[in-house]
Parts: sequence; C-alpha cells; structure tokens
Amino acid sequence: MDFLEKIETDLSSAFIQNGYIIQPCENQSALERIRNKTVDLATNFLGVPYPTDPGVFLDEIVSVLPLTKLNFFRLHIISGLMAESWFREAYFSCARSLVETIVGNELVMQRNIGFSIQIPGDNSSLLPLHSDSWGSECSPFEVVLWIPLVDCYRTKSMFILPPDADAKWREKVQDFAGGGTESLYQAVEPELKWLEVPYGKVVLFTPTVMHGNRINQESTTRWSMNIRFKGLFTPYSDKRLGEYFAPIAVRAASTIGMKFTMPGGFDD
Ligand SMILES: O=C(O)CCC(=O)C(=O)O
Ligand SMILES: [Fe+2]
Repeated sequence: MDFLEKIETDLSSAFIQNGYIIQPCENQSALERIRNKTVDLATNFLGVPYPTDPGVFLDEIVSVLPLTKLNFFRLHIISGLMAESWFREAYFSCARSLVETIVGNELVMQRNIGFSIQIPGDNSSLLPLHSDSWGSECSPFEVVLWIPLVDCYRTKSMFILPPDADAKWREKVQDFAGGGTESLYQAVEPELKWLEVPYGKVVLFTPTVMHGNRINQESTTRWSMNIRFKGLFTPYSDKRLGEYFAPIAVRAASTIGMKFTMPGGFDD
C-alpha cells in the first residue's frame, strides 16, 4: 500500500533517484531576513557600511575581507545567526513542506549551523569528496537542507554522486585506499552532478552518497548554509538527541505515548 499523493510520490522518486531535490525557497522573506542578518554581521565585523546590494557585497567579499581573518569572520557570523531566536524556524520554513514530504512531520533539527564561505582560489576550507554516513557519527536517515546566499554553480557550488553511481563506486572504494580521496575523486568525476542553485532556491540532499566541493574557480565567493534534519523516531548514531539534534515538531499522540506508563498490578 502506498497512500502518498502524486506530488509526494514524484518528489520521493526524484529524491531516491538523484539523491537531491532543488526547488524554490518556500519562504522568500525568511531567506531574505537570514541573508540580511548575515550581511549585517559581516559589515559589523569588518567595520564597513551596509551595502546597497547585499548579493553583490557577499559575492565580492574578498575586496574587504583579508583571508587571514576568514575563519574568525565565519565563526562571528555563525554565532550571530545562532543568537537570533527566529533563525532556526526561519531556516526550516524555507523548505518545510519539502522536508515533511521527504522525511516526515515529526522532526529533529541539527542544533549547529554549517556555514561555508568559499573564496575563489582558497583551499583552506574545502570538504573533499566524502559520504557523511561512512563514519559512525552520521545516521543514514539524515537529510541536509543546503541553502545558498548567493548564486551557486560549477565549482562555486557542491557536487553529488547520484545513488546508482554511488552504489557502483562504493564497492570499489578499497581499491583507492593507496591513492586517497583525490584518486577516488578523479575516478568518479565524470559521473558527478554539480548543483546549480541560484539564490532563492534550496537543496535537500542525502549525505549517504558521496559529495563535497573543490577549490572555487569562479570569480565570486560562495556563501552557503547546511543544517541536518531527521525523523524524531529514526535510529540515532553518535549524533544524539538533545546534544546534536533538537526536536522541532512532536505530535500529540507521540507526546502521550512517550509519557505513558502502565499502571502496576495488571500482569496477572
Ligand atoms: O557545502 C558543501 O560543499 C558540502 C556540504 C556537506 O558536505 C554537508 O553538508 O554534508
Ligand atoms: Fe557532507
């Protein structure tokens, strides 16, 4: 039996087939608010005035940001966003119905924010080819909601190896042990999908398949965020409920069920 609606079945098939879905942000004003706050934090850190065009400012950040300050700058922005009480709900609202369709409507959300700033030519903050699920710390039930604050394409974006190709190459991973990740990357490179995600769109992907990024060879800087979601009642690995994940949507029947205790004396 499968009582999903057609739209849900179509999205589910696409996610299973491709490993990701790219779609328009479901709440443009929330995305705008997140981007404006990011620009606000960036300008405070740098002591420069608020720009007339936030998108151009982010794209062209190298003109005002010394590379030596990049990590401090990134941490300043992450802690500034996390300090905003509205941030996490705003982020979720950018893809709420998509996450509910792909994952479910009882959810936990990663407490931290992944935040990438990838300056053209910089090799200091790369995430080379990996699958989060190869280590024990990531549950294969997780999905990543990846949202760019600028237009992302080619090497300014990230790549994914679609599930069929991932399954094929995963069998051969041990053959590449000697040559390391770079040799595996070279082998899978023709089959990778580079995600084209203009500002205003979002990506939901499964981190069970190989993915990552390379040195940004475009002329402008990549700004993107990533936060994980999974079903409240799916298995937890090292990323524990309450530490790594926080519940964001718990339904009434589950609340009753979790509190329920059997009265004594009914065993016989
Ligand atoms: O942003 C990227 O390029 C990669 C993100 C990633 O590896 C992840 O969110 O698991
Ligand atoms: Fe990853």
